[in-house]
Amino acid sequence: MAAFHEQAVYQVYPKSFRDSNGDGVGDLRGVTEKLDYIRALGVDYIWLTPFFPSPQRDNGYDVSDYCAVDPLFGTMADMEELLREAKARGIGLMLDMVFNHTSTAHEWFQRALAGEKRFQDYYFFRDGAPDAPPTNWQSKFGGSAWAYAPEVGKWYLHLFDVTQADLNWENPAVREELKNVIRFWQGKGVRAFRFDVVNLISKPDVWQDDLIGDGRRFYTDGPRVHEHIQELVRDTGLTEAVTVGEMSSTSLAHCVRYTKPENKELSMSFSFHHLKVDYKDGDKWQLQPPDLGQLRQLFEAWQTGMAREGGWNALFWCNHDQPRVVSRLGDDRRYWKESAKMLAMCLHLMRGTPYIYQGEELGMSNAYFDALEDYRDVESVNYYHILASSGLSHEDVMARLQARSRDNSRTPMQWNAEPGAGFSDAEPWIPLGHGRMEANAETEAQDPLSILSFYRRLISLRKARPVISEGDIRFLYPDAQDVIAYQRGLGKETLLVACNFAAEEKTLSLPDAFTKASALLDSYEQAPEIDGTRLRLKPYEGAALLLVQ
Ligand code: TEU
Repeated sequence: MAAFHEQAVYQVYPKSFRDSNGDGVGDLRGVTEKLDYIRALGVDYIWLTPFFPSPQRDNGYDVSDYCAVDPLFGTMADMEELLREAKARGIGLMLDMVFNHTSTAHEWFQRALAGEKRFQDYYFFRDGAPDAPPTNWQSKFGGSAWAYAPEVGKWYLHLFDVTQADLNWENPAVREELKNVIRFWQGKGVRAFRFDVVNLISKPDVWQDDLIGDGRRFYTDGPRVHEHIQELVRDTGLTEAVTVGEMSSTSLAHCVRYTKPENKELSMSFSFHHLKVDYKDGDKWQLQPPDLGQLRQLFEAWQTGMAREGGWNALFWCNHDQPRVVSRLGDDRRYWKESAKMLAMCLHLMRGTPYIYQGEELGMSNAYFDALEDYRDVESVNYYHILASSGLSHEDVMARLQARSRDNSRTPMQWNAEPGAGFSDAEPWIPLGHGRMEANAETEAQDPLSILSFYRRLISLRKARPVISEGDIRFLYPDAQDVIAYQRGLGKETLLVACNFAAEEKTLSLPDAFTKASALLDSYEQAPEIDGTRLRLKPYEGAALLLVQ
């Protein structure tokens, strides 16, 4: 079985991780400084989000040179040192390839604007009057997905920010350029890659208005996406690498195809359906309490579906685009530790490769910013204006940002309880979160009962117990409210995991055999309460029982 089945990945957002040179911005040497901390977690890879030269409109997801280091983050020598030092600790780096689009500051785009036809074909430039975009598609960050470039009298496509122009993958020259980027980093010793929104790279041949949506149905999992990924993987020898694709608004059927080993595409995929259960009508900016029944159904469909078809999930609650899970699905006040641990075990004991986003392992909470000036994210600021101009009050819009802004996860990593949290000696580029300061690495590293220690245990358990990495999965108690429970099985071992997502007690009746099971892990750090065949779960309790027959 593939090694990544028992491995775990730690995501570092360098801008907010550790500032080594006192300019208020985290950097590569800051990551190197903290490698021992990461090693102590027991992870195998660090997914490093973009550090390439960039105007930073979208914090580095607007790349202007794929084969260099932005001076904001350091030098190529710093990158090589990080690679070397990580390797010495048995950790690989997973680099983030933002291949759906480049920054408009990239040389290719600049030469396109200067009129070079060859580079115009690297993007989607379309003729049209300055007041008539080619289609009515919407950008994911708000507004039209087309921008008019007066320099050439044409429109160009940007599914994200206006400074993130979509690349034309139908042009073989573009595909060759991108293969060379992979080869460049392979030459530096990189063996793992994440591909940003890679299921959006194949655009349709015909450009048409979307009369029922924002255009995504025309380019999501687009017509030649599998072909393009297969070619990239084949021509760069990525079949030997660990790869993960970020799939936006994808389907289970496509993720099976992306990740089935015989298709020779990717090792695993991120999908987001489980992180939309608190979107009212599917709209990120409309709040509703999480629909836990739907969450359970989604996990069941994706877990059992991928297992049945031979695909592989990347498991995650948090990343640099998502609010903090303990604030979102847990209770970051009264049941802070219990709920953070329950959420961790619910995810880590499933089938797939777990990803931990910096600070998640400490139980860091949302930012709770109360001033618009504190927000940095281009999407948040755009949507503040879109929502406010639609007639919502300032307070209402601020409440939505507090719940949904991507900046919730981008506040500085909390290394200690000092005023700057040990992130930087200078004023940080984004304010510290207003959540609890006990969520810090120094305090938690000392405490065997901390959230951090719990994550360490989960990561090592996956390596120690094949039932976690390779076992089959079946969901239990479909009718229990606010409970997600499942059973993993391999050979003689059966693992039962039951998680209470509510602030009240829940009682489940155990399968008979489980009265003889032993407690493996519990978010209350004590044996769960079992009375005959009744398992009583306390508020936000997660319990794992192991049965060996
Ligand atoms: O994210 C893609 C993506 O789908 C999200 O940005 C999502 O659209 C957003 O959270 C809106 O709710 C990737 C990166 O992870 C993100 O940081 C980049 O901004 C984006 O691609 C563009 O490169």
